[in-house]
Amino acid sequence: HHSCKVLVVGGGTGGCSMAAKFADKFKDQVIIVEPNELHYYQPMFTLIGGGIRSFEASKKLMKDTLPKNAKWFQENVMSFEPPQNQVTMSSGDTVQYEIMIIAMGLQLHWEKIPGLIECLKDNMSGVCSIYGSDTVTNVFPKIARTKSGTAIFTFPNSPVKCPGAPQKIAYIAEDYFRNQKVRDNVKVVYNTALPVIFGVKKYADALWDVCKRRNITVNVQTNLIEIDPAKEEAVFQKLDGSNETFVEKYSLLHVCPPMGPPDVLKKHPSLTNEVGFLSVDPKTLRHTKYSNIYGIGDCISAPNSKTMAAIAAQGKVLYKNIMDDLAGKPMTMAYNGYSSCPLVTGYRKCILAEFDYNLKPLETFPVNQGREYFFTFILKAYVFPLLYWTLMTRGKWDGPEFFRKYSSMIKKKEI
Ligand code: FAD
Ligand code: UQ1
Repeated sequence: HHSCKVLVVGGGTGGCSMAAKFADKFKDQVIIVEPNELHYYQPMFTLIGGGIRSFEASKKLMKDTLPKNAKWFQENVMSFEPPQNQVTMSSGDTVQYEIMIIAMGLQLHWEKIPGLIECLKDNMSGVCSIYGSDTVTNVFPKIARTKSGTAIFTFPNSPVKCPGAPQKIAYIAEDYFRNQKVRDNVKVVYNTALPVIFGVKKYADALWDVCKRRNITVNVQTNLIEIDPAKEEAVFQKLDGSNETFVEKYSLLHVCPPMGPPDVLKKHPSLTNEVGFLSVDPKTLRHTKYSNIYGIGDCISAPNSKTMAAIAAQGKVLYKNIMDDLAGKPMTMAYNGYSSCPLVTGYRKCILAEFDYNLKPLETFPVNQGREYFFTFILKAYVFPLLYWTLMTRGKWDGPEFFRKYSSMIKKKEI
């Protein structure tokens, strides 16, 4: 039976970066519970799908990623006992904490689409997904051998991480078909369960333009519900109130699976909101019921877009608020909902969306980020990964707020 000052549940992006911050402050008083052997830089999965970066570049051993001056248990948290300030791990051992930070991410629900799991395992099928560490390497080979028919890309009827990724891979594939001179023979379709192409109007307008210019068919309120592998057909349901279903034949089908909060969290209604996300105050990120529990990242109830960029901004707020609270001071920092999505639109370009809780653009660079640029593609493909492995996993990247303030000064001077 173990005890610590700060317990971090989950060693992904949020957990690793918070553990690193606190392990610097409270040496050897931080415990991380995380079952995985490997740590993935998931934003690279989109580029692996496009054949732009290698799978190797997206992963490192967990033991080399988590902070050295913290204790790591390679286990699952099986249950939470918040009144006792305690969790129980898969080994049966318990961990007691003064402060607990929950960073368990999202659970992927491949099983919710009948036919999906068997198709993904079949190298000969045209079905693929950048969302799984065990499925991502199949994506580029499947795109590359598509020479005709219909390439369909889907977005599910659930919250997802990086809501831009399901359409980024469509843009990359479309660009690939063009470069290979097969574009005239391949119809490209993006079917999304959402009523919009993107939640922020400025970037949605830009993306609609991209789709019109490049003849990509976009169907909103269109949800993938089943795959028939034998017939190579996908079944979609309209979410416009009609509930009509229709069948579309595919030669390539890229699926973003439905996602939801981890089952373990859902088993503890006192910790979650009605749909199972960790219930936190959207500004302070403190739990709404237990004052020594906090949350970060994809598993929390805050209504921001679920990205790594959001976690960078959340981390700064969370660290300051917890330190203030430990010092007996009121918490002063508030998370504004900042999130960012580098919408890669081809092999050399990207629209860098950045916005807050109000879905208002909150841009870093002194240019109109609603446009496609090569420099933002370079950031996404080469700079952010470096930033992640060298700074963020070590608790030293709090997002681009500093640069944003600087460039808004430049913008003002121009006026
Ligand atoms: P994760 O990093 O998923 O970590 C959760 C951890 O919790 C896991 O390691 C898991 O093993 C652990 N865990 C789960 N259950 C338990 C348990 N019971 N006990 C202990 N540990 C447990 N973000 C961007 O900012 N920009 C992008 O361009 C971008 N592109 C993306 C593209 C793709 C294809 C994907 C999949 C994601 C992308 N993201 C992007 C999103 C980003 O990767 C996630 O938002 C981020 O990694 C979430 O971090 P997290 O700590 O909340 O969850
Ligand atoms: C970011 O900070 C971040 O975390 C490392 C990402 O994850 C990959 C991002 O995609 C983005 C866009 C940011 C925001 C950073 C800048 C410089 C706009």
